[in-house]
Amino acid sequence: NNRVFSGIQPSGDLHLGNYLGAIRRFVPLQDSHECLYCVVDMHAITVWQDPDELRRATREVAAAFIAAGIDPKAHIVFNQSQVVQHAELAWVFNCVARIGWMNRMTQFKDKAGKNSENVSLGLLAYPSLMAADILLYKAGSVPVGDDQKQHLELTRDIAQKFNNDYAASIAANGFDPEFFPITEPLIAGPATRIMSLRDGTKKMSKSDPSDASRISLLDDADKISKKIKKATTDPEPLPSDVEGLKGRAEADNLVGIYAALTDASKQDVLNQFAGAGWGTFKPALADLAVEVLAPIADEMRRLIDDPQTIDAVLRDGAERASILAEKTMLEVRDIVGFIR
Ligand code: AQP
Repeated sequence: NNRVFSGIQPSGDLHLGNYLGAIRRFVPLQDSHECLYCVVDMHAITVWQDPDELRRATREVAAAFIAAGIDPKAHIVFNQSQVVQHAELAWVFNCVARIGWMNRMTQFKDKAGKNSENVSLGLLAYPSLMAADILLYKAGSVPVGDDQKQHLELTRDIAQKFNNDYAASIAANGFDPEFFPITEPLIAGPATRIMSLRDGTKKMSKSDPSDASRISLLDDADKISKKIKKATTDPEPLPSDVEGLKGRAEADNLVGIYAALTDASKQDVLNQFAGAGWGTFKPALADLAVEVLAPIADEMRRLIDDPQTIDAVLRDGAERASILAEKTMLEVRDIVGFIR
């Protein structure tokens, strides 16, 4: 199956983790796959969002896709809420998935904390909507960061259970027994999980209260350099091989970022910097990060200044996505037994 789907939530400022773990890796897939890249605004409201801020962040994510090199004419860039079938299929999946599956999700446990009775029902059902996003297009592969692995396994479980629960109806309607594909996650490269610059055991995240913990895609050169130079590290010099990064979370993270920004391996980076101290490595990393991110940020700002054009791109993408989505939903309605 040649179709790729992935989404990013417009739930705050995009950061280097979103870029290296996801967006940067979306770009080369365009040469070999039919790609749908989605701004998942319905996922974002599982935690309350200010409406104006949601609109701003939605345009920022769309701008990041385009600025990073995604071609919205050759592929599809859209926001989730404009294709109503996402919500419709998510409801069917809410009735296929089990509450116990949702309760086991580590992202839910992290975000709900001790207060799990008082978070939105949407936050619990989040993976069911994510399964709908992917399976609506029968996407074969999903490029994501490592933190999404568990959700993708749940997508596979939901596909499998739907295919089983409705096996007779799927056959009676003349469809392939594997009606929904068993999607493959694409989690690879040196930067599948970028960690916070302040704490090598926490992932870099939009919702971390410390701005110094992350590099935002719209940070200027000065801010990027300062944040990297202030990043927490141990006092040891860089090792000569990747084995030497074991047990050194912060060092491993910065080397991984350097590797991902140059499309190299961590070992390639260590071959260049073995024995160097942070006083040498951090400025080199800061220069590299600025060199890669500044042109993207410039293009993002240009696009964000023209919201009408971005909105037109999203509308056009949504129209094309809707055609694919409705095809699947016509089949699903028949399979489930909804009269139409
Ligand atoms: N630190 C990270 N390293 C690598 N990849 C990451 N991703 C997120 N953080 C990292 C990947 O970015 C894509 C979009 O993520 P999302 O918008 O769906 O939200 P998230 O995973 O919940 O990301 P955040 O930024 O950490 O948001 P909050 O703070 O709201 O939870 C996904 O492919 C994700 O893997």
